[in-house]
This record gives sequence, structure tokens and C-alpha cells, in this order.
Amino acid sequence: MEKTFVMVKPDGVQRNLIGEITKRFERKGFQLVGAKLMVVSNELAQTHYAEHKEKVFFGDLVEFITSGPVFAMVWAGENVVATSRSLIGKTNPSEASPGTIRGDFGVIVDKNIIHGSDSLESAEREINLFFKQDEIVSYEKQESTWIY
Ligand code: RTP
Ligand code: MG
Repeated sequence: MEKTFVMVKPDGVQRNLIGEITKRFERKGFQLVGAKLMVVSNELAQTHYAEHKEKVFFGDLVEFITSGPVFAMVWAGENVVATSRSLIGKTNPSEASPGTIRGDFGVIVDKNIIHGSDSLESAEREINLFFKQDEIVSYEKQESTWIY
């Protein structure tokens, strides 16, 4: 099953949006297969955002993402990489459509609430950066007499 890496950034955690964001992914129909609250080290931040290391905003981006706890997640489901990006919305919240996470909750580009992997390759790379193999759980829905 396809998987992607999603992270509530420090601003999203500060604003108590972990529940709201997790709810949107669950209700969309995706399955949560890994999650943890953590503080990103400087080294991990630089590796994660390596593609932006020549950009003028790189230093600020690394400083921000390491400034407080993030909520790192792995979500699974068909087309989860691309569909997560559309649930998240455009990078700049001022351009993100209402109904998307950044469109509904974000204001400025450097505090845009959430990260989502932008391709299958990025997803695999980022999941391995943030999670150990045994922190990812795979499970099937059970037939039961206790879900009504
Ligand atoms: P992310 O990687 O965080 O999910 O965001 P993204 O794919 O939508 O955007 P990306 O181009 O990868 O940019 C990474 C993060 O850098 C910050 N940024 N600041 N000041 C600026 O012009 C600027 N441009 C990008 C944003 O916080 C963006 O999420
Ligand atoms: Mg990106």
C-alpha cells in the first residue's frame, strides 16, 4: 500500500491543530500507520529540507522547524501522496483554497501548518528519515461484533 509522510509543523502544534488535521486524513479514508510527537534536530531538519539549501529562506526554515515539537505521521492508502498534497493545499496559505488545511488555517508562507511529501520518492526518503521500520504498523480492519 502507498504511504506518505505528513508532519504538523511547530505552528500547527502550538495552535492545537493536531486533532483537526488527523481527523481530516481519517475522514478522507486514509489509514494512520505511524505517529509521534518529537523535536526535530538541526541535522534532521537540514537533511529533510536539503532540496532548499541554496534558497534564501533555508536558514529560517530550519530554525522554524526545529523551534518546537512537531507531530510526525505516516499515512497509507491508494494515491495517498498526491491526495494528501491536495488536502494540504498550496504552499502559500494566501493562495490555498478554502477547504484545504493551509487554506482554512494558515496565513503566511513560512508558517503554513503542515508538511506533506511531494512525490513517491520523497515519501519513501522522508518516512525512512523520521521513522524506524518497527515504528510503522500495518493492520487490517477486523470483522467484529464490537463496532456498531
Ligand atoms: P513542505 O515541503 O513544507 O510541505 O512545503 P511545500 O512542499 O508546499 O513547499 P516547498 O517548496 O517544499 O517549501 C518548503 C517550505 O519552505 C517555506 N517556504 N518559504 N519565504 C518563501 O518564499 C518560502 N517558500 C517556501 C514554506 O514554509 C514551505 O512549506
Ligand atoms: Mg516540499
